[in-house]
Amino acid sequence: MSAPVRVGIVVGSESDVQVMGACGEVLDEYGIGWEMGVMSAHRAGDVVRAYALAAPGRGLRVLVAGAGAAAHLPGVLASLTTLPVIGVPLAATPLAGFDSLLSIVQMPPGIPVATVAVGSMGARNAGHLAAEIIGLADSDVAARIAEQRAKMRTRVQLPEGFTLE
Ligand code: RP5
Repeated sequence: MSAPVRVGIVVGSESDVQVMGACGEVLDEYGIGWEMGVMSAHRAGDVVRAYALAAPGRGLRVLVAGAGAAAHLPGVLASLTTLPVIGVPLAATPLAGFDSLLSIVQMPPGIPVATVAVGSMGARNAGHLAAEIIGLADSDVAARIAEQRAKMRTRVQLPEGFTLE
């Protein structure tokens, strides 16, 4: 049986789908169900609104929005729901994602968007952060996060002659 969909990944354009797939890969590693939709906040604002309003009732717990250029999609979603929204700035213009980063991170107080790094690194961290939010109420996910962290720690290589107390 597949896991219930808990994370809605939303992108502004088909051109964003590939990089945001990295978020889905991380969620797969944690066994968290997710879905992805393409819905531009400027070309189809009505669709974004309908999706955001329906999200809690559909069982979604976190929204992840990847967008380039003016990158208003995460902020618009956040304005329409109290689900946590994670914004991933994407490089889609000659400004290489710096435009999207500033746009997403500078949400005025009261309507937060948790902003991660530009591009695929941010897409992956959005997956990890969404898992941590879901892990607050799901002990299986929390245990998988702990395992993942322990695995990362094994990559430490101590210099010869140095031991941990
Ligand atoms: C944003 O503008 C999208 O998120 C995308 O990154 C960028 C360019 O989209 P297209 O106009 O090329 O579809 O809305």
